[in-house]
Amino acid sequence: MSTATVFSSSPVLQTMDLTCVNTIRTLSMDGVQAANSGHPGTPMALAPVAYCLWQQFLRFDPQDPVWPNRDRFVLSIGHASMLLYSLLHLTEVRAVSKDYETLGDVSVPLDSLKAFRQLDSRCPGHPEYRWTSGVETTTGPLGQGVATSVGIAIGRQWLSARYNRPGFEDLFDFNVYALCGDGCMMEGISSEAASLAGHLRLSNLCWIYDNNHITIEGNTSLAFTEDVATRFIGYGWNVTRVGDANDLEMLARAFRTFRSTKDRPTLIIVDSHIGYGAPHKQDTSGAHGEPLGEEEIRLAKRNYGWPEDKKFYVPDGVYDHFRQGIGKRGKQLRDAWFARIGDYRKQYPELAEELFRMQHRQLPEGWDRDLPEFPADPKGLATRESSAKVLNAAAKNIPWLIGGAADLAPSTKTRITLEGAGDFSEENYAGRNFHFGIREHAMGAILNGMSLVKVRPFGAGFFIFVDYMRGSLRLSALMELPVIYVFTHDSIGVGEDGPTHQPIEHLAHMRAMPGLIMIRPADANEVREAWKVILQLHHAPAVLVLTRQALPTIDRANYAPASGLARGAYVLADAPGGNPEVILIGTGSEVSLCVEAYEQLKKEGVRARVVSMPSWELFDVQDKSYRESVLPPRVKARVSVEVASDFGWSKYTGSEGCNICIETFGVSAPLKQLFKKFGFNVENVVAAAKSQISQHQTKG
Ligand SMILES: Cc1ncc(C[n+]2csc(CCOP(=O)(O)OP(=O)(O)O)c2C)c(N)n1
Ligand SMILES: [Mg+2]
Repeated sequence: MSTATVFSSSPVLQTMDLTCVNTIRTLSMDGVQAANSGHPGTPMALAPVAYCLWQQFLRFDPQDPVWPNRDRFVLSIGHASMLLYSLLHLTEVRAVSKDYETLGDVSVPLDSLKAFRQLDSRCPGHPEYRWTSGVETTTGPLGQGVATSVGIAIGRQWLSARYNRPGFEDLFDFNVYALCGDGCMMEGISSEAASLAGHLRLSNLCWIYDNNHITIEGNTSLAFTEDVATRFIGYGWNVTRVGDANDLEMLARAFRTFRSTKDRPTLIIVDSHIGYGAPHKQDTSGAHGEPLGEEEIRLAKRNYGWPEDKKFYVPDGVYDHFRQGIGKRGKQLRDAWFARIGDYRKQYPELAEELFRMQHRQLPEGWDRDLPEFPADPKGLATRESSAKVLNAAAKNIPWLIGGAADLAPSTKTRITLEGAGDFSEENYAGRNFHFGIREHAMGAILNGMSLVKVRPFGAGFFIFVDYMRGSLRLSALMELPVIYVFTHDSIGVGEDGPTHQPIEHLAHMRAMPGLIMIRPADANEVREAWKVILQLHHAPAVLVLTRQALPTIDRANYAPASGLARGAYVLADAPGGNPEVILIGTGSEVSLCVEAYEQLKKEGVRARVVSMPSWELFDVQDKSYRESVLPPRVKARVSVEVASDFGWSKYTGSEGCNICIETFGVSAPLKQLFKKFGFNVENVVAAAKSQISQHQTKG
């Protein structure tokens, strides 16, 4: 069958529908060609799918793309970004400012499409949340989008359960659609997320799988022959098929099936032809990731009955057609929703106030009033334990602080134990404790999705398993989402579990990631201060790194207050007159060790300073004079003490400083033996301090 036959045999694409679909196709082809890079084939194939969904079903107001009860559309195949940009352009979605005030300009003007993938264009290579209004989440790493969509759907269920009230049963009733491909289906994260979505019976979730049998290397028969439908039926999803991506009626029927399915998520498997209409490239991987070429574009346009030489051509009536479809429907729904919000506020003023604050990423009045102070205690407690107390005190006053762990809550101590907090489950979507199962990678993406609906999510696990979720954590940072990651069992301090469970290079990993705030508190009071900082973040994810083992609660009458944590590093103990010969810098569990060494040095008449440095990121943004007051440039004798890789520490200790660190994997043994084996004891720190002093004196 020739391409032209395939094309003209599609009976259901007619007149204006067909014109709109072909406009999406040709804009996408032209954008990729102009950029001389990108992915034209999938937008060409899926234009009818996206058109049908947006024009007929999506409850989305292009005039107000941040209306809280809008349906969400996630393009999990981020490489097909031109599909989304074309839609955003044709539906005239408005640009929104960072503080969510709608602006007058359109989000994606035609000039942006023409500047696809160019510097500063609103149409970057892959869709970027916060950069292009109407993009609901950043996608590109395959599988992330679908997994994030599960988080959005979960967030919606939680909002509905808490805020929908008699007379307002539909305050939150939006649906979440995610468009995915073979790549998303192959990535493990989609399995994790789909499994949980099925378990939770998220009936507001619809994935549309572009079953085109093509990936970069060629046909999917190279590496992917599983029966996706059976797999999803196994997960407890409703699975339906559309045999021809051009069949708008079948597509519409599938979307209606989704909407009427009230007890589980829906997967729509759509058979499509990548590069649809391109005579030499259709159904080949050649249509996936490179421009079609001028001649192929001409021929494809001929197949579409399109003016062959026109570029970025939007025929008369197309904008208007979208205005009459999605535009009109979306605006009506949006206006009706806001019209009722006033009544809601009257009837449920407290809930309305919560919603307002949450949606603006503000905290409730008095959110920190119950945060505990911890008395000095040489025996102390593990920072995971103090964190449990602080978390619960905060959760008491921040109702939308919700989260859970990847099956480790008894160890991470992240359970919200407040009365009535409950467990999030199919029977109780208002529960505040989440069970993500042993699915770290999906947990990260789900937290991102939850954060995108503006609840304040936290997720917990052993620090070592951050390795399993780096992809989604990185997207938290890239999207500037204030997701909270609580990682416990932060070092060889886990003891007997051995090297598989002992983080070494992980602190360095986290520090290397832009946009992430990591805090490794030294004691219970630093934990309180850490949570204070974290909860006030608006646009950055935080990683809180906590111990399994007990740490002394530092006597703040003798040493500086823990409030210094907010500046990332502070002088905890100082030499007389603030004139040290040597600086000991510690983080987390090593700070008390530094304090012990300091006391020992003091007895011996050595002038030392202890700097507690829970967060490099917070410290690095302090002004120079503060940074130099903590780490005076003239004091070159410096020792860092951290039970981890020394990677990066020379930034603070200088290349001549000493880094007490671990350069190998850990080993399985009781904790005390391990700290001794790896040299984390007072004698070693004292010796290093003295050696630094003499080394730098000699030099001086
Ligand atoms: C996690 C991840 N791995 C690899 C890639 C590189 N990549 C981009 S598209 C693609 C092939 C995707 O195939 P499919 O999802 O079937 O999309 P189609 O070619 O059908 O549009 C790959 C491997 C990626 N973006 N993300
Ligand atoms: Mg494919």
